[in-house]
Amino acid sequence: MIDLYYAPTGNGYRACIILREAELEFRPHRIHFTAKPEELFKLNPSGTIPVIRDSEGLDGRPLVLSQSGAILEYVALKTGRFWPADLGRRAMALQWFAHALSDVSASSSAFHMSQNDVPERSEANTRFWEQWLLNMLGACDRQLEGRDYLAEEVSLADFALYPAVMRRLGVIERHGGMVHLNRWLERMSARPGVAAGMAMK
Ligand SMILES: N[C@@H](CCC(=O)N[C@@H](CS)C(=O)NCC(=O)O)C(=O)O
Repeated sequence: MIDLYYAPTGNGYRACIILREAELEFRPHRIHFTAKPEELFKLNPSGTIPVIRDSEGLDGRPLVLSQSGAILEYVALKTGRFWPADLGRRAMALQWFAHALSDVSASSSAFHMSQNDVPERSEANTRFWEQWLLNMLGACDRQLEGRDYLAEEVSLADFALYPAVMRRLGVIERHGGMVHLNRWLERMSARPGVAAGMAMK
């Protein structure tokens, strides 16, 4: 049995979505950041979500894992799904998985923090990060031209990107939208596993 510690945030949704998509049975534990249980710090010293505890792991031994990207890879390994068999597509999935986590999500966080969390706010810095984020999303938009998914078939790259894009729909719309990314969003949103993962509150 898998225990999932989550909250409805971009990183949290990645874990919710992949577990629903893979149709794995799991027990959800909703974490409230203002009242984190001691148990969370025992599982993940940084006290961040998502975290999973799988009583069986990959080799029958219990396993605890944090980092939304690692959880996506773990579920793909465990189930043999969302990880293209074709090696060219697999390499492409890895590239876009890395792009989603280290470029899109990182610039999305920087944009959000420059607006809400930094000690000294600056409109110029916020616009800088917004433009950086748009450039990273623009790369995804171009990749999706003529493709249903980032690596042709649905993969962990799409599940890594989706929650980050959903949180920045306003930015995309303010800048005139991105046709191929929007088409992909509709396709992803129509997947029952994605919808079920995003419905976790
Ligand atoms: N790189 C980590 C980031 C984890 C993270 O920062 N999670 C946030 C929610 S999106 C969190 O738990 N924040 C609570 C806190 O920092 O107190 C991942 O991808 O899982």
